[in-house]
Amino acid sequence: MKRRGMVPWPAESAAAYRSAGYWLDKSLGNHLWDWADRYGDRTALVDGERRLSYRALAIRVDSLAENLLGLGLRPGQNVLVQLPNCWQFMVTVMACVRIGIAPVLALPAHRRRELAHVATESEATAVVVPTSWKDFDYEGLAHEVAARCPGSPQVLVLGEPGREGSVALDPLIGTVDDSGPLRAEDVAARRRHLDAVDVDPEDVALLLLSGGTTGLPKLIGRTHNDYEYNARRSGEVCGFGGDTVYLAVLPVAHNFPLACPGVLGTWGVGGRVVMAPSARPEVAFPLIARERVNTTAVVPAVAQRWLQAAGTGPADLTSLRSLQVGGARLAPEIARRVPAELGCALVQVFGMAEGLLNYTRPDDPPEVVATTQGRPISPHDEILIVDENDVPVAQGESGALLTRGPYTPPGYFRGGPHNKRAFTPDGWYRTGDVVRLHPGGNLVVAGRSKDLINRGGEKISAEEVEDIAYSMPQVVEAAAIAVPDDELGERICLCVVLKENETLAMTDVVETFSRTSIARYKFPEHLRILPSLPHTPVGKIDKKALRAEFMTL
Ligand code: OOB
Repeated sequence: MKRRGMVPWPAESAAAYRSAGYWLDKSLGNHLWDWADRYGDRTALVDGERRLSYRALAIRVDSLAENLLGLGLRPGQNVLVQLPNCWQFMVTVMACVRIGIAPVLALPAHRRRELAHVATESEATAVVVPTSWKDFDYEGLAHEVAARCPGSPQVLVLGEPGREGSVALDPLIGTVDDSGPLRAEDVAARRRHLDAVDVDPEDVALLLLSGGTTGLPKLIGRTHNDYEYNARRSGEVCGFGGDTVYLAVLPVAHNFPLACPGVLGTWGVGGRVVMAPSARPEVAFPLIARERVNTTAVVPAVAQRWLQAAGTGPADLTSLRSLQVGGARLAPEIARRVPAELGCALVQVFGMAEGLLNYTRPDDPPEVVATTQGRPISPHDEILIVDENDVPVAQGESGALLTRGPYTPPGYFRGGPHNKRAFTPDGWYRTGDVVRLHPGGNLVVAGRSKDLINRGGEKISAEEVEDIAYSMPQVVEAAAIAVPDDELGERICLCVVLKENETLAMTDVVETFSRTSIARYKFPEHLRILPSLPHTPVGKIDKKALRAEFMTL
């Protein structure tokens, strides 16, 4: 059975993906046990001093899955998960998918506005958060969000519950590991019980959040079949194997570290995943040295910080073989420095939570790796580069990228009318990226047509920022634009026209955004007050003209 609101692939496509061996018709929970059977005692996951073998991981996942059922959660439901990078994140996600519950993967940076929206849209029946983290009261916010949700979701917390009604997560996961008191027969019995839960591999396994170009994030329903292929094929392209030691430094709620090839791509081949609580060099470098990490994935802003830090301090990065960089434009000058200064190969990754993944390949010439964003992973990935009338451009010309394929769902989950804008009637996803084909067959990202700001890899919908700006009584007209930034690539500049005799200071803007309770990375960092905004002939705000004006901020 599939969830209401998911858009399935056409039957002919699904049949082709099956017969090509991409879709294996097995749930992600069953894959996890396959990996546990195959790699048993090998270390699957490292978080600080804690190390979990494949078998211990699967046992803990089953323990939590059984207890989630015990709390009354049911297959077919969705659960909001907002956790930092830690071993419990992965156990929670896998326990949900094991019993056909789709975790909705919120970022730790998200606040009330995003959480309330996705919890409502997904009809979440539980919310999983840390009690507090980085001085923020996640438990308090979760209760606030739960109280506003129609279904009154339960609140599960990592840490000592501080509020009435919170359920502690750790006891549900249990302290059982390989050497623990659990008997093999009990493990096997529980495994059989959970194997009997009917999970459709064609149904949504998990819900990723889109960076989004509209006011609020969209839900991307990734199926068991498509997501396992996404991770497995990425791993093949990137040469992942049993000796892969992968450091998860970006927030694992992001598709990139989760499955491109990321955590899931590493597990499928018996490698080891190390969780990093932060991408800061002071945190990540000692972990790389201690665990002999050989592969990791970062956004360009992090790559730049690492290059700077590696050049100035003592850092043992000798184990590092491959640094994957994606999520935002990587300047060729920075790209060329990676092999020289970090002593590892660079892999450029141009991907999206909606599906399509492109990687540069190990046999691409160094200049191609430095100047292109790779090519698709699947022979069945379809690519069209089109003009404004959806007509394909001449070979080598820039145009809008459309795509469909075995791991790009043909619609957002409960996407409603938005699906009509974001997808063509034949199911092509409009990526909003402007690309051209490099002579060797790789894609070059030349720009974008979607109205968002890419701040160090985090996507911010201009509309979302503008909606909040319009809530300020002084504002007559507002436009959020990206301005170039050396550190993060882009930052948000809010351009406003004010009512007569009104004033507006940055502190007022920050106050309004704080009160709205949205992720901090969506706060404007530049403010420009203008007598008027430029308009296009059809009366829309001319953002191109605005951007040109502020290129040199
Ligand atoms: C990744 O996923 P999202 O969903 O956060 O963002 C997707 C968008 C793309 O449409 C493109 O606009 C931009 O991020 N992007 C890049 C890029 N990689 C992504 N722009 C220029 N160069 C690149 N290399 O960002 C994502 C998902 C999976 C793997 C890697 C990145």
